[in-house]
Amino acid sequence: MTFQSLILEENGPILIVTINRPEALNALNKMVFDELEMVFRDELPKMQQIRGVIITGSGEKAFVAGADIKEFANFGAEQATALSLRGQGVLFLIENCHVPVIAAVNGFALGGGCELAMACHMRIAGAKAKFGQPEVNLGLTPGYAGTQRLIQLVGKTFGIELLLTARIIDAEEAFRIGLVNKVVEQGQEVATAMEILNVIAQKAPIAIAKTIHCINTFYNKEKDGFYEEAVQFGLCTETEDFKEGTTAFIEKRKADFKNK
Ligand code: DAK
Repeated sequence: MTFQSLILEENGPILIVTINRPEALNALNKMVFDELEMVFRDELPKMQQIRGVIITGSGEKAFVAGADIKEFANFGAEQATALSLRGQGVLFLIENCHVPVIAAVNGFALGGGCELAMACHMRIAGAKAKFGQPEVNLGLTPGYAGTQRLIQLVGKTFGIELLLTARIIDAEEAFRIGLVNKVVEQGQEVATAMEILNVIAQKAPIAIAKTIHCINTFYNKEKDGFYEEAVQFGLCTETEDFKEGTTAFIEKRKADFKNK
């Protein structure tokens, strides 16, 4: 399948998704959302060989410099609410992906770009990366769950400051407040994300998917995460990979998981 605003590349068990609108600093327009939806909703579930995904931005300057300001400038309330819910839905697909998704943040991650990075399971920042939620500069609240995920990730103390001041922070500060997992030499973001995903790719895939599901349940106000964890733990014991993992331990050898 070919895409117009994304470049997809497989590197062993890892899928690299590059948002490719460098002329607009990879701003998120309708096409980017449509294509991200196709990847995470339709394509990935069919790609049984893939054990992890990296999302990054094309060019030297930006991961994603926000939602496409030129596209939403004339929107009314009804249209904007619908677009917000639609964008949030695509980011939920990423957050609930059965394999881990890492944002390799190679430059500006502003507004919708920061929101996209926050929907990923981890964030690796290049030394020149910049983060922020500048929506209030445009007379807007964040629309793709920035008010929710920034608070989840960095807590209300730092989250409220960034959301109300629109201050742009550098990679080191993002690391200090817990917004990113690691800061690496500029240009090493994808390679570092790849290293992490290749470690995870050695683990039991069903257990990985269930762990992501249980973690996300923590934030689901309608579910009891503790109970959900117990249920998923029980289901793991019925997998072939559980038998393989425990047998391999006893036989002092490396487990060979089959995703079954
Ligand atoms: N949208 C569209 N085009 C963008 C863009 C964006 N967010 N960011 C940059 N570009 C374009 C620029 O217009 C320019 O295009 P040309 O003028 O050359 O045609 C090109 O990318 C290069 O940008 P600059 O020339 O500005 O590059 P600089 O290095 O000088 O500056 C910058 C880099 C990142 C500081 C600057 O580009 C900038 O401030 N960009 C905008 C950052 C920003 O405010 N982003 C939006 C955050 S708010 C919604 C849901 C969600 C949202 C909105 C609505 N609804 C449901 C309706 C979310 C909103 C946001 O994301």
